[in-house]
Amino acid sequence: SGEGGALAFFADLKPSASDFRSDVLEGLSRPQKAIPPKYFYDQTGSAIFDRITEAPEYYVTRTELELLDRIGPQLSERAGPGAVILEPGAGSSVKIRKLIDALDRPAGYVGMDISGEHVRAACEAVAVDHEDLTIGAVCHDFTRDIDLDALPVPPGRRLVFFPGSTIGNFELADALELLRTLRSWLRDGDILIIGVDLRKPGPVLEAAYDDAGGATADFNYNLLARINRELEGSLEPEGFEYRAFWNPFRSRVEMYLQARRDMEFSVSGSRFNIRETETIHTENSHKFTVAGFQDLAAKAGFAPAKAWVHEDMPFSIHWLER
Ligand code: AVI
Repeated sequence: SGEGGALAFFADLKPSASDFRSDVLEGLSRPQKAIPPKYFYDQTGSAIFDRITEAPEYYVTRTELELLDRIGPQLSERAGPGAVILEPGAGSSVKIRKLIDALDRPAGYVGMDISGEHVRAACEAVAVDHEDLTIGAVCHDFTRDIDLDALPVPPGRRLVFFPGSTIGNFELADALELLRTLRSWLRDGDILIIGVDLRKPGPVLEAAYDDAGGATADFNYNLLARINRELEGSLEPEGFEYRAFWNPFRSRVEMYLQARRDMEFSVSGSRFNIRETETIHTENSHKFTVAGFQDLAAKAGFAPAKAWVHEDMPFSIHWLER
């Protein structure tokens, strides 16, 4: 397909575009207004997220990369030769490249993302440097069911790679369901390698999720700007203050946009009111203990075989077997 590396296949499963509108309208109609965090990641939002990963306070990406470097040889030994990597939310090519380079002659890589353009470009870029791998890209919302047997996934031991602690952005019930979905991609003996952020002191977490450089705040304001752009919205980002706080009872950082004054706005022709100090809940980032996460994984039907922990800023990578 022109530039970039040649993909073995590109499958567009057409995640429905109407979801954004209906999810936003539904979320803003609740007593606690909310917008699902998966909509952060338009092109601008993804670029701002890259800025977050470079913020000094946001330890998550840096810590996971270091841990991946450290455990690469162990992952390789456990996986054996010829593994086929499946990546939901194919985002950071840095991480997938590290994994591919660490493993023993992997046979294939299939990236999946809700943005077709993004996943295609990302997988083609990996293909340029890995002509020996069978590489495919799938445009799909990975929280939805998928029939992998209908796709030309190369044969071999499957290894789902889900880094970044993205699992922490789901409500616990949804995280359990997502783990079950990922398990359904696997056959007996296949593996899920998943990055999971661990509990740490509240002030450290609150700084990580409200960096002084303002990247995380911008990430949230962009969500409003995206609604204005794509859904004919009239939200005023300056009318909101970004707030992040650690909720120890639910073991999660909660993120909100708080109205600085009473406002009226419309989205797609629907009118909304928000009162001064009222909030729009934009995201949660759950923080686990190793044992707590292993319990969740076991509930989803995985055997938690091994967990590696980076001790500086506690972060874990789990090896879960089906
Ligand atoms: C993608 N995800 C794991 C990030 C996190 O750490 O929860 C999203 C994020 N939101 C604000 N900062 C980072």
